Amino acid sequence: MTTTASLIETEYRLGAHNYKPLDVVLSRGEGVYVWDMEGNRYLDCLSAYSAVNQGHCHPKIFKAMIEQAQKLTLTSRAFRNDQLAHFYEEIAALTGSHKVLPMNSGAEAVETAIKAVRKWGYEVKGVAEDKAEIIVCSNNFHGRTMGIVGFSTDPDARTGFGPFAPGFKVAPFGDIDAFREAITENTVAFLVEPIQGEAGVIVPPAGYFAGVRELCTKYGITLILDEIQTGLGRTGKLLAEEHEGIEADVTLIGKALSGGFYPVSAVLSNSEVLGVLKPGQHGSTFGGNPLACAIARAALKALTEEGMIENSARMGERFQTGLRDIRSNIIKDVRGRGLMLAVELVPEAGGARKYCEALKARGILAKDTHGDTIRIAPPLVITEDQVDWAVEHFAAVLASA
Ligand code: IF1
Repeated sequence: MTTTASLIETEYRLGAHNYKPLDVVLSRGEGVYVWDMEGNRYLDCLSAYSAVNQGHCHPKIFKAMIEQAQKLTLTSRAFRNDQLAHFYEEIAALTGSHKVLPMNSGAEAVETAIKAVRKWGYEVKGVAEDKAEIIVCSNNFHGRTMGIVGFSTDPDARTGFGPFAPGFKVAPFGDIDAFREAITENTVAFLVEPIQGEAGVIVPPAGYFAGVRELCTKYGITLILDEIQTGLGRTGKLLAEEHEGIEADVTLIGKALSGGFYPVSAVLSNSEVLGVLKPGQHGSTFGGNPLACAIARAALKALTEEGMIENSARMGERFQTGLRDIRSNIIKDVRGRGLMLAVELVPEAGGARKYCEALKARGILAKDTHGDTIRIAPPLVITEDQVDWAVEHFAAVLASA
């Protein structure tokens, strides 16, 4: 018989152990809720790492997916399909971008941007061959591919996986002087998250990104914002850059671009940067396929037409205020923007994992990160009542500690 325990055992026996998930086996989702095999309901406070911003199994995205799947799913880019141009038009209009390059996973979008920006550095900026440098931040998270883990500063992400590609320089996040000092004549780009996610939802100091933008413009450096997690409404704006009053030269989106139905990512740029790529120099079998485009179009439509971005701002504020009002001697910090939130516990609390287990027992799924931090990122369709209910349970779990 298939039971929760038997599935967990099989996973453990046959699967690589590159994850240590909570022992909850989910079989259904709708809106902000997911259900396990026993029929227990949970409020999802992770949203598949912000990929299901629109809520689980959003009916309109589902409909678009089914309708497209019945017609045409994949052509490869050797031929054209009737969805790609519409996707380009809609995403460009929404974000004010001039060029779009569709890929699948977030990491692929990051790798694509690195390739494009190096080539831009040689052909447009005039950097000497193979000398291009990209500045990244300490505690960055941009994905799991070889190129990306090579410039990670997290020992778990990189140790044992070398040798790595050269051409990256690390500067502390949020430190404008350190960024300025890292710049050389060979700097082609600065790759950075608007709010560091995996690092523990680290919001940069006010003015940091305005300063970054100024230096990038002054020295001809392409500012690449990785909005794969922060983008598409998560922080209460379409893009997190809007909080900083700046515009990136290259913006990376993924995750919620499909509402969780399918891996879809994209590189958005001013025309200069992506303009350097010529036929044969980059691509992907699945990137830009009609199924992905149809899903992404419906996912963007749901996000904007159903008021999810505004709701993220309002509910995020309510959630954050509720968390701040919890009286507890183990809460060190509450932070975030919109519905990208985190509660950091004091070291004496003994790690965030056991509190996530306690929340699970009360019907809330949240994820610990970096030992002491609980990350909270529900779907953007969450209601006032659901926020208040969640805050009550966070209070009960954290106060009873
Ligand atoms: C995992 C974190 C979230 C990302 C940013 C690119 C990617 C990600 C800013 C790559 C991916 C994920 C992947 C997931 C854990 C997760 C994560 F905890 F690591 F930080 F979301 F909070 N840029 N983030 O956050 O996108 O290739 O995965 O599509 O299990 O590794 P991808």
